[in-house]
Amino acid sequence: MQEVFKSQPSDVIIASFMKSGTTWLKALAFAVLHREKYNLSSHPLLKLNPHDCVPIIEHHYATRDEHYLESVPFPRVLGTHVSYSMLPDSIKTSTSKIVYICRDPKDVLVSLWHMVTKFEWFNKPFPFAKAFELFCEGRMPYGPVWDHVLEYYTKSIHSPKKILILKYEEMLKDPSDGVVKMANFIGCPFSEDEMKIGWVEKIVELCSFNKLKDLDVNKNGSGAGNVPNNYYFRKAVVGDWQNFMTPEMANTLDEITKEKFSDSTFTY
Ligand code: PAP
Repeated sequence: MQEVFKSQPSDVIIASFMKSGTTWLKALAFAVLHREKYNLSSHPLLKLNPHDCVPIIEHHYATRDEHYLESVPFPRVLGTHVSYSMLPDSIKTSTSKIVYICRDPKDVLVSLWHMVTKFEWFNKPFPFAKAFELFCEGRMPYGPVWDHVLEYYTKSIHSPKKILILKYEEMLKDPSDGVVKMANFIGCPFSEDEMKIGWVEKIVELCSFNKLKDLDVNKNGSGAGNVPNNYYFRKAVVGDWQNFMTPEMANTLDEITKEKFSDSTFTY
């Protein structure tokens, strides 16, 4: 992927650490970018999981069907969990845009632990305390969450036209604001007329947790790697960590986060 993936200038790359709001951002970006193409009542997002509308680049290299990425309609919206430093140069140097979403590491861990323990192949006991220990040590797919966020964040400071950073918590508080920001950033701002007819709110509604999680495709379907689509939809709230972590655990994680971000203007 690093060596051969060819990013197109019009690509929009949805980047994130796992369980940070990727599914939601993919749906929103796809709906925003292709809003002139699709009718809301027969929208692809009503029939397909967001990960099937916005393919994960590395997954298609892992399964050796990377040519699929060339068949995605332009302008392409593509997803990745790969860290900034490991991205293909063609993404870094092309005029394509990167929209990155991040989330409180405590909620990332809780969400990740729930997903991982659902897999049938993961048939050994995996207590939350063990997951916590590994997470704190940065031992997980795609590496430590803090480095992941910091790389994209630091790059966004130097190249604000290349990378937009969104926070899951802020998106939940005001999704319309996030959608408008993203549309401006990826070069397809909403016109006054579109604002007047409520396009932003319609997209927010189409991609909302309650709407997507109840669709047949997301209740009963499965997608890339045979992952059941319902694994991507759990609670979608801020602060669920409080139900799984002791105050000591939360304090430990917060301290690591504070220390990791101490040389940066990024905060959580
Ligand atoms: P991924 O890395 O496997 O793609 P990702 O989509 O990044 O997962 O994160 C899943 C989280 O987003 C879940 O959080 P939770 O476990 O704390 O509940 C999921 O519920 C939440 N989520 C999925 N879709 C939406 C949505 N439309 N709006 C808000 N949150 C969502």
